[in-house]
Amino acid sequence: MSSRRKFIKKAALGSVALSAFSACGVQASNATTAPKEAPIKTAKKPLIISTWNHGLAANQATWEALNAGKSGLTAIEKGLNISEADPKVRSVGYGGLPDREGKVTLDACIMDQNSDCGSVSFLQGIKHPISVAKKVLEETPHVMLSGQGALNFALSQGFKEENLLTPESEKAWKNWLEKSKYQPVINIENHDTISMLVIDKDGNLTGGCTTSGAAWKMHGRVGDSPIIGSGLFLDNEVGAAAATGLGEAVIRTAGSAMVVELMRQGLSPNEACKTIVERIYNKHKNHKDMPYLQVGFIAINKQGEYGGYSLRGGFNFAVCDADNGNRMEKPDFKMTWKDK
Ligand code: SD4
Repeated sequence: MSSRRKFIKKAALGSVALSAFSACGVQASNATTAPKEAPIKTAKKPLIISTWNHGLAANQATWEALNAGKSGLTAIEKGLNISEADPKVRSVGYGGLPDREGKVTLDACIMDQNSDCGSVSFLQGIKHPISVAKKVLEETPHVMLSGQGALNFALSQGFKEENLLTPESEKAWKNWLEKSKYQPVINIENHDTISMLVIDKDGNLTGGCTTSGAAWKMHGRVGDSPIIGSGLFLDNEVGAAAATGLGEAVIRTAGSAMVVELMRQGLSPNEACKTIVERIYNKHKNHKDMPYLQVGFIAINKQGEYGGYSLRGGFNFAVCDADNGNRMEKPDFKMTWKDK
């Protein structure tokens, strides 16, 4: 049987009846390692998946918003606002690690079932870039606003300008300045962007992504996270995908758009994420000199199947659905951080 036909068969078997919308409490925070051939996982809709541990709190807020009848866009905004406001999350919003000039610069984007999207990049002084990205979608004829223009737009929409550099992040920056060496620590300094994908009870997809980007980046650097097709992409007929990790590597391969296209061709979310990670690995012949090269993808297809895959171990994502609650899952990966 062709893989596409197998896919269609699995999809038919996997489709689930909609059921009562119950609470999505945190059930387990201990991630387990996926077996080598990760099985296709299907969850009852609605389903939310978000990158990294702080995805749990974000998922919870998104779940509550969906439960209260909010749209996918508003539910994603509510969830991502939690990570943006949390100073302990050092790769997103308030408290995010700054660039090499000590400036916190933020990237975010959001996309809905109609392929409407909004994005901001290189935004400074606004705690909730995902909310500004949503306003770009709703209030402008454009998709992306950047830098001072994005800030001016945010202020015109009533957002408040504030200092986002917390004493802890300022201290970390000053420590970094002593050596000023650009060698991101894998899975720590550089890889805590929150990307969230939602499939609602009617099977409609929404996605969002928000980050302070790579710590100690050059001033003005923009990563994959605000770029529709790189850090995030969805096609409501097929599925949704999002990325975390080294943005330059994701941009080079149009990562999230490719994951969605592979799902269109019949690959499962796991297989599609894995294929793109392999491609990124193969495109970076110098990966031995890049011990910080890490990328991770998450994906959902229209049937509610979900999955992820990363280049190196250490990546995890939070999954929330009515049957199994809100929990962490660890996807399969290509290599450990020690592998060359
Ligand atoms: C970037 N992809 O700016 C982002 C970084 C990231 O967790 O994922 N951080 O390259």
